[in-house]
Amino acid sequence: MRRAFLLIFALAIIASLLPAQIRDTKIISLPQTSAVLDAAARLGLDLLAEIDGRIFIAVSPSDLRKIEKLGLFYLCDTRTLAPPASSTGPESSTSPIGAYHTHQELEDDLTALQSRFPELAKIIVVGFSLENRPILALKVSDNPGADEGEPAVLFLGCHHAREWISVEIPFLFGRYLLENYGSDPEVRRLVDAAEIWIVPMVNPDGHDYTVRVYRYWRKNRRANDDGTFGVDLNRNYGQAWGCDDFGSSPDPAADVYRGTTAFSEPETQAVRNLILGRNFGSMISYHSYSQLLTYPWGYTTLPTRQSALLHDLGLQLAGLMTAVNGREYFCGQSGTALYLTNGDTTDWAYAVTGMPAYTIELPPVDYLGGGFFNREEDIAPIFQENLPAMLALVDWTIAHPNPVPELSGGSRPFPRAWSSASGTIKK
Ligand code: 0X9
Ligand code: CA
Ligand code: ZN
Repeated sequence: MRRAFLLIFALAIIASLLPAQIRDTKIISLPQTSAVLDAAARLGLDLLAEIDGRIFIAVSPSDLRKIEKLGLFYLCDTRTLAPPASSTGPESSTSPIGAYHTHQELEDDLTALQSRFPELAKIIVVGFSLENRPILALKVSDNPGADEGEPAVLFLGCHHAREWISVEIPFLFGRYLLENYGSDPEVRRLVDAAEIWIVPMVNPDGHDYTVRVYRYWRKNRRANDDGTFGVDLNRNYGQAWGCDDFGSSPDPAADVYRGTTAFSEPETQAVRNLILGRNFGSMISYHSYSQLLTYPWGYTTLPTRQSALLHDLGLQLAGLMTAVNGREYFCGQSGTALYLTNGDTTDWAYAVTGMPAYTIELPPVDYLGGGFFNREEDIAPIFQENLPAMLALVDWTIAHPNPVPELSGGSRPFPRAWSSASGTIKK
């Protein structure tokens, strides 16, 4: 499969590229000519994205010397690599990253939503990042301040710092529910019957680093013992954590470094505590890129006990998404459809709760079309094509409120009721 191959290829190269000195790694762009593509292939360079006829590449100092030797003319873009802010709108002019949200802008916009819809929206700080940024959840429900024990659905974004589009899709879903509650009876029915939890930015420190320093950063900002930075938050969860060195890396310098223990990071602890404290019936963790919808297991190619259900429901969701713009989302088991990962969010969440837990890799399908760097104009159509599946998953969860955990015992390790001691309600 081409995109799977490309992703594996990209990750392998990134893993070997980033360890050394991230500060020395640059993103450059060159015109997309056959001479440039030939040279890139010969030098084994990591093609990140094609945007408007230019190829973007992450290069080490030695790569750069080779490129200079070939007489190729390149431009540097080590900071944002944001697509040109051609779209209008108030956000674009003031934000350093255009229509995308920085952590501060996310906090401001969530706070504004809470003030506009106090009967339906509550911001809850579910934890703090290493650098002490609040990890913000927006709870959308009737009586959002009360724990009514309704079936809950969780939408997560931005485990990986550079996957900016994954912040916007859950955020826009929250805004959509709130703005349409008054006029759309179907939205009203879903919001009344369920608790919809939205955490658009699980990794605020890494995200901030992509805004200010290096657009292509993936991990959080843990200062590792060997002087390198970052743990891959999507390798730090507790199901089959570190079970092999293929699905995650023990090397702190690697881009898929799993950390010193499962849940060593405050960001994954926050998600763990949130999930263990409520009656979640389904979840989606958004990533980019490659247009996939995948389900556990990721750590093995063996199926879960509920593979048939996960696949059938996943196919329905993927079908709804494809129907909107014709862009195809492939549905399959994580470990077979993409590549093996251990310690990923959805494997753990599924193992302890039994809920359908999906990873959605948003567009584009491969590095052509932008890779991790979606245009601002792409945010709205990508949201539109994800929306029906998000609504359908909430609907499904209301009808199937009591998942059975995959792990033996059948009951959850933590009490179901979520006390305010494990999180603070933001006024
Ligand atoms: O590698 C990851 O963490 C995810 N892909 S990404 O390109 N966004 O980094 C995929 C996680 C889903 N799990 C598996 N495919 N096994
Ligand atoms: Ca409620
Ligand atoms: Zn990701």
